[in-house]
Amino acid sequence: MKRILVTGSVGQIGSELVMELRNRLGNDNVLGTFHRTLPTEELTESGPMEKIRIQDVDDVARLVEEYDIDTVFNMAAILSAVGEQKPQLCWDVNMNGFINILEVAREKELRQVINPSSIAAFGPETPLQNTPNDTILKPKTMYGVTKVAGEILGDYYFHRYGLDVRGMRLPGIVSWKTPPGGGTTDYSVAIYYEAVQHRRYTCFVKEDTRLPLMYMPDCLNSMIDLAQAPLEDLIHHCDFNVTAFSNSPAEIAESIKGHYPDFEATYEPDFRQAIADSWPDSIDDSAARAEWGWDPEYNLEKMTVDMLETLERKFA
Ligand code: AKB
Repeated sequence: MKRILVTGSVGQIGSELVMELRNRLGNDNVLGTFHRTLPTEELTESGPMEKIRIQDVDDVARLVEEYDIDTVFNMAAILSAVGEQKPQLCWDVNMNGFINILEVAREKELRQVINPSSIAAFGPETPLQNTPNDTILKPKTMYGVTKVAGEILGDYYFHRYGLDVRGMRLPGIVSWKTPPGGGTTDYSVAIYYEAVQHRRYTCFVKEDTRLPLMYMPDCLNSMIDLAQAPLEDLIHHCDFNVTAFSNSPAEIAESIKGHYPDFEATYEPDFRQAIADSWPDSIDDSAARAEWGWDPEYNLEKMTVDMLETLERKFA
C-alpha cells in the first residue's frame, strides 16, 4: 500500500479515509476521486483530487496509470435507501464500477483492492441475533444484492486471478465530519446533529429498531488494518463481519439525554423501516478478530461523548 486511489472521496467514509491515509502515507501518495459533488478545501488542498466516472473503465485506467497507483479503496456506492428509489443506478455504480476497478487492477497487476460490503448483504432469512460470518445471504434491497454480488466477485478475482481483493461488512457508521447520504442508518448520525442544533429529532425508524453500529475512527481502522493484514493469515477475503455495538434509536436517545436532559426524540417510520427490519440486530465478528485482530475501541457512550463535543465545536 504505497500509492492509493480512493473512489467516493467526498462521501461520509471516503472523505475521512482519504485524510487518514494521507496522514499515514504522505499527501501526494493518496489520490482522492469524486464524481458529482465537489470536494472540500481540506481534500483539494491537502493532496491530489480528480474527477472520475467509475462506470467508464478508461477513466479508471487513465488515473491508475497517471498516478502510478498500486492499491484502490472503492468507496463509491449508492446506498440502501437511494438504491430502492433508483435500483438500476445502484447496480450500475456498485457493480459496473466495481468490475471496472477489478479489471484495471488485474490488467495492471495492482497490489490490492479494498471493497467494503455491508450488513445489507443479509436479509430476513438470515439469523437475526449475533449473525454468523458464513450464513444465508438473501438481501431484499438492490444495494444488498450488489453487496453480496461484490463479495462473490471479489473472491472470484482472488481465486481466479490471484488479485488481492478484501472487504468487510460495515454496519451503520456514525461520524461528525461529512454527513452520510442515502442510507438507512443515516438516522444514527442525524440524531446527534439535531440534538446539538435543536435538542429534538424525529427518527424515520421505530424506537426499538436495533442495528449494528460503529464510530468512524473504528471504521477507518477496520479498513486499514484489514488492508495491512498478512495475506497468509486470511481464510475469508471479501466478506468479514465487523461491528462495534448494537443499539436502538431509543438507546441512542437515552445516551444523548445523559448529556442534554431536554433532548426529545419522536418516531415516524417511513419506507426505510422495512429495510432496517430485514437487517440483523447484531453480528458476530469473531472471524475478523481471529484472522486480522479486529478490536474496536468505541462503545455507544464513548461515541456519544465524542460526537456531542465535536459537533458542538462544529456548530459553535
Ligand atoms: C446504509 O444504511 O445503506 C449503509 C449501510 C449499512 O451499508 N449505511
